[in-house]
Amino acid sequence: MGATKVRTQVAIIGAGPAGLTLSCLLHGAGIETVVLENRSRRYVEERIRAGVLEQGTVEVLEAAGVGERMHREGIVHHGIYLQFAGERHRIPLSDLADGRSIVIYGQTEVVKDLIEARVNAGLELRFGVADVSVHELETDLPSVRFTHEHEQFELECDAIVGADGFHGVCRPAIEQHLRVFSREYPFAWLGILAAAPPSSDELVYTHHERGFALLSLRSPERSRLYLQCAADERLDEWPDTRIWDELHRRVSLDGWTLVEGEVLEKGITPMRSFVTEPMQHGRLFLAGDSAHIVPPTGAKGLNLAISDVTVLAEALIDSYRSGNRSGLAEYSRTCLRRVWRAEHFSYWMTTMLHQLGEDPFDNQLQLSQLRYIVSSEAAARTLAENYVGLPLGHRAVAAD
Ligand code: RFL
Ligand code: PHB
Repeated sequence: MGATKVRTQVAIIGAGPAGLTLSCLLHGAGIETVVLENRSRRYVEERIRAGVLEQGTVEVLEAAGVGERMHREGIVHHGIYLQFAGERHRIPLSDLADGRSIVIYGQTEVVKDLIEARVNAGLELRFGVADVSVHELETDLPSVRFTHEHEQFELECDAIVGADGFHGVCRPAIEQHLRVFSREYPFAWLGILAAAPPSSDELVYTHHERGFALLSLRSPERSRLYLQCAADERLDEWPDTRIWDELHRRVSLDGWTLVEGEVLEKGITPMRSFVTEPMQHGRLFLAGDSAHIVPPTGAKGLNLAISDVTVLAEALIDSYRSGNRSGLAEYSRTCLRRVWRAEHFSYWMTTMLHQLGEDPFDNQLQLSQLRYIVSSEAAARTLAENYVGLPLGHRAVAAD
């Protein structure tokens, strides 16, 4: 039996932060979208990932109409700590970066808010689709084929957005047109969510001879903690007692205690840097993790996904309203400026804070850089303005 033909304006593959935010922004401008997700709603809503929102991301989510709970439950932070050589130093982000701040609000919560908004508006969002493939990308009528609840569909549209993450199908479909830049790191992060109040009022990034550690949080009752581990580490080698012991060893300070609690979730995240150029081919546009990956040390992945779709939404809206396609033609170039800045920052934070290997020379360079950041306002400001996120206006300036 043939596929059922359906039609929309913009087909969005992937219901992560990139795809969902784009669908929301386009809906606000009266543009019709269909969002296709291969996982279940529950899986997507429970996948624990990022926690740090840049101010620019917060503003985009507000503009998309999903800011209400984020403002109520998100926690505004004005600084972070860097810990090394047995001392903890505060970097006053807001003082150094024109008053800008970050908001602690889990990616899971952002995704729940976006899904709820879409479902409440009665807009099309299909979970559990299979066999997704993209076609006719070099024509004016591209299409997406997929199966949903045992029925085959062909979705015709004006443009397809590949917001299907690093392991999706969109990037591979155009890989012969792409150039890839990548770097793997010989370590990973072991992350836990614990039923424990945060031990520190602000995030603590720790450089330690036993490896990097990070104290983060999700709410006044939930801590999110990370440890550097080997790239090939197995989770069953890390019973909860070993995780807490290791955290204590890396982060403890005289007169300060790490609060323990029940471990609610744990996982290992590989570390990788990856960029594909360009981020578009014909009528297919890649956004978020499908186009680029950063190691999580700079807290940039989710924020980059949101800035990509902000650029893409503006370009699509412009092309529908005025027929002007120059924003779409420039999409990749506009995004890549910001992407490479975040790539560099994430690489820099990662290589400054993790144990890189046996060479003591690396360790001395790291300590020297850390001492410089906490003693020079210029160096601290460089960290601060990248961490809180360069304003979106930076795109226009940098693109000149
Ligand atoms: P996502 O979130 O991976 O969403 C892609 C969606 O596409 C679906 N999909 C498909 N759908 C249909 N058909 C197919 N064939 C499909 N193949 C895949 C997937 O199921 C999924 O739902 O990508 P998106 O939207 O680009 O968002 C990117 C962010 O998720 C990611 O960059 C961040 O989580 C990275 N990240 C962090 N970013 C930050 O900005 N700040 C942080 O503090 C931060 N911490 C982190 C992080 C990522 C981590 N992990 C686990 C990778 C901490 C960790 C531990
Ligand atoms: C998190 O809370 O999950 C988190 C915070 C900061 C990072 C990475 C992850 O750099």
